[in-house]
Amino acid sequence: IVPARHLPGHGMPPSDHAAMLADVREGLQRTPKRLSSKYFYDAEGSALFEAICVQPEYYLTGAELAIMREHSAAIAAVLGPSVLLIEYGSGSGLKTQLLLAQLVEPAAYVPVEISQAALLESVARLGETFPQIEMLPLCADFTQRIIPPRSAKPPQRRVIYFPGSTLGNLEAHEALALLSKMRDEMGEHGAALIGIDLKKDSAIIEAAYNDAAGVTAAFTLNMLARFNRELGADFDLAQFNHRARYNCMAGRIETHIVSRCAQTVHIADRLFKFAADEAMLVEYSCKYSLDDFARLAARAGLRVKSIWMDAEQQFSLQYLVR
Ligand code: AVI
Repeated sequence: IVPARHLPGHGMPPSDHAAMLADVREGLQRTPKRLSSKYFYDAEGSALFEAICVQPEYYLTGAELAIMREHSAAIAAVLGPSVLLIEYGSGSGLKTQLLLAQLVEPAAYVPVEISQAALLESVARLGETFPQIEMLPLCADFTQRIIPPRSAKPPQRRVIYFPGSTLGNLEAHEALALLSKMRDEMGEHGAALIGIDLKKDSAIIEAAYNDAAGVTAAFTLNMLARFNRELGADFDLAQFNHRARYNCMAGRIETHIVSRCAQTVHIADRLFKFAADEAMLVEYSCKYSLDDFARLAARAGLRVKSIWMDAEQQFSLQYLVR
């Protein structure tokens, strides 16, 4: 079991200008250059991500929603009554609603989200739909230790809900550390419910990260636009490309930002040189087989007790216990 201190450096809020500047500089000094995918999600990036979720090629959201539409009653039955539902990330809309609608007298709902605006907005929305459920929003980084607030109704167990295949954006050792942290936080009789994208024909996966409308490309390059806006950098977006390829051996989409020419970029008082075709890693999206994921969970001291999948078996919702 990996201690939580080995989780990646998500400790500072991405809005922290000085920390972001230091982090970006450090990433651009590396060979090969590397930037954290957490910088995708400013207001613009979050809106672009919402747009990705409705692109026809991006099957993940539709498949996970289909699972919730088909199985949320069965899932709620397995979770049992008086659950304290802790969601990593702010209630991501419809999936959370489908689950909350089926839960049997839940003790409370605790969304954990680093962006206060996103957190308050989701709780206001969910609070209207579910006035009978106590909402206990927690503005925090879910990769750090979470201490859930006390609910008015005593919970029978804690269930950590982590939908959307976000675990796939972590490298194996980071995913292991997060699962181990979940194990600690769920308590002895707790559980986790995690959305995991499955391995499949690589053409289907690659298409999902290279949609024809170019929304994913805009999402990727928005990271550079964000650095221009927030750090006063001078990235010329027309001189960079989005590239997402499936690495079969590693079982993951690897997204790079590729420099179209030899060029120099200024960030604050520093210069960074890019060679023509130089690729900068910005995101992994890991895909798992059912066996891969069961093995990873076991290394974190967790057991896969149930799995729900969509009809085409593209996506899975995994129910884990200690
Ligand atoms: C948030 N996460 C699960 C998305 C994914 O599929 O890896 C982010 C994303 N990146 C490009 N398209 C979507």
